[in-house]
Amino acid sequence: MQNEYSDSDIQVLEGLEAVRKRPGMYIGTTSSKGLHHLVWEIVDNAVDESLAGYCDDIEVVVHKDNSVSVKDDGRGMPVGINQKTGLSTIETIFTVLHAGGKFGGGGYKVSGGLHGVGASVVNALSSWLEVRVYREGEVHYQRFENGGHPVAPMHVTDECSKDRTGTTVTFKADPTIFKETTEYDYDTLANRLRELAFLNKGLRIILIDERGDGRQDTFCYNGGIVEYVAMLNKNKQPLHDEIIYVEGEENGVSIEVAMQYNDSYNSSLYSFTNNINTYEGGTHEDGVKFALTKIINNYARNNKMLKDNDDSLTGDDCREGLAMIISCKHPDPQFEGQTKTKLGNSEVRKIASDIFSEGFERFLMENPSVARAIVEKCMTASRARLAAKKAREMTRRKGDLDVSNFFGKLADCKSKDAQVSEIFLVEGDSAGGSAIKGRDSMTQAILPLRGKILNVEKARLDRALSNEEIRTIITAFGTGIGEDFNIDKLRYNKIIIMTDADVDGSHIRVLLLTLFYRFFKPIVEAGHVYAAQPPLFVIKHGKTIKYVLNEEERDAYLATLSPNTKYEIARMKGLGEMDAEELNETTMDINKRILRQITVDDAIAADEIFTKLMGEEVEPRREFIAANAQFAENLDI
Ligand code: TTJ
Repeated sequence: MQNEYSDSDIQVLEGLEAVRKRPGMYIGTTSSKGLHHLVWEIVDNAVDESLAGYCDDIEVVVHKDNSVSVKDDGRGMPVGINQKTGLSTIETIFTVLHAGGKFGGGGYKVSGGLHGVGASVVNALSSWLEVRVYREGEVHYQRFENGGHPVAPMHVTDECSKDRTGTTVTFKADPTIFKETTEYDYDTLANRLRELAFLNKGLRIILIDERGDGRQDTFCYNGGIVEYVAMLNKNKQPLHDEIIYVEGEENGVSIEVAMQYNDSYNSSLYSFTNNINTYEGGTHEDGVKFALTKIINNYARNNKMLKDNDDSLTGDDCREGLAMIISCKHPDPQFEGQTKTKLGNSEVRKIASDIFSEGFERFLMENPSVARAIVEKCMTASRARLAAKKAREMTRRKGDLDVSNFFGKLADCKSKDAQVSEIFLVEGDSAGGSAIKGRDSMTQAILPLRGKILNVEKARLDRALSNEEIRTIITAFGTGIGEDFNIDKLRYNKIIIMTDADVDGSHIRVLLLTLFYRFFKPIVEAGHVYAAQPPLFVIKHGKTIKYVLNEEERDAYLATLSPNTKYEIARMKGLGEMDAEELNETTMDINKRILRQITVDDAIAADEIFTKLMGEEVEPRREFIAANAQFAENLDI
């Protein structure tokens, strides 16, 4: 027994050491994202207990030292000995790689594509970790240190009330692994915990921050994903009052769908499997989309809204202005795709389609006025799509969408290799002129923007296509738009927005980002979009010229100068006032410039921000800007 224990002990420590050697293999990255991943990993265990039906409350506490406690009121982890390892079940789960999944069994486990690497991985990457299990009047306790080494075997440390049950895990991420940061971001935690509460109706999740201002939130939604859709549409005008909700189960696969149309032109459709956001979609999403299109067309034909000769409505027509959440719970999900966020189980397509068809069709039958409003909205979308197609064909015929025809506006680069080519979208003719002179004409194309950019948050594709600046941008990109869009035809690897560091500049930047996010989303998602960062100040002393981006950098630089340096400092007024050389030096030269990549980690948050910033409702925009003085920064989530 003693021997066995030490044998397995050695194996165990080798396993944990492997995690510490290659943390990226287990949690993707050791950046801030990986740090938060530790919390998701532990929280998922508590959510599993809730999915099994034994836990109503989960509490997440961020302590002053950035250690985190996750507490549930479930049955409490088993406190017996594991036959295979000869260790307590708790020590096994926290020290043996991949042990977690083998316990419990059955039911819907959260563990899937992104999470589910196991509690032992969190332990391996922690300076210390403590487990407390409350069961039958006793507190079972074990502590681990230095990447998962047990300080002592699990033992009973205390008594507790007979009816208290549950599990509490507290851990401190190891700063030698998470070198970038070990500080948690409250909003990141809150957003995901809110999402988990939406996806598991009735589950109450409390987030407590003991640092700083001591923020705290309680997330609990008895309406589940219906309340999620209400949130998506909060700042939009709904087309109908009631949020449509369909649920069903077949062969152990459960499908829930909540939806409501709004008067916007975008669709906000998000799907999940076992609480994991399936960004890449999959069979559950395909099934529901297919059924939505089919049922709407059937209804339109049966009620003579579509005539016999009319073309059917397309999927895009049926999803215009649709906010929808699809949540699938599957006992054995197969995650595929580049980021393992695409549900692959083929049987789910029909299950999702059947369940949604039946519920949605019944809703339309029972609510004829809502049904008519929905079909009319889809038919308007269809007409707009045909108009946009005509507009595209017209411009194509005129040669407008042919690059060789607009050298007047676009100063293209000589290289035809998209990999090395970049395009600067420059605010104003004068900065445009300097940029053309200051560029590397081999790889850098310049497109000066003269007119106002249309706010596409309030416009459909057909109207956007009648906007001169937008047509120019589409032509330059080469990808086409709408049904013709093809990212493989993108003519530049980097699309760089170059606007002034003032209010007008950020306005233009936000308009461009809205255009890209709404009409060229894959370009944003693939990380092709950047914002140039022109400096705000220039400091001259002796022969030295130093450009700095903001006040902090200015003060930091001045502090490095010896006290008797006689220096000059000037605020750079705008891109337009820099000559070609300055512009090259400060904002364009590949070796010196600072670019900020525009990334969209969280499409749901981005959607909300664009709606608030650019939508019809004035009050949320005012509130948002007041709460985020540097509002444009917040787009770069
Ligand atoms: C397994 O089946 C028997 C009864 O207990 C089940 C179980 O493991 N429940 C459980 C685990 N509840 N909570 C957890 C848990 C909670 C946290 C915060 C962390 C971990 C690793 C597990």
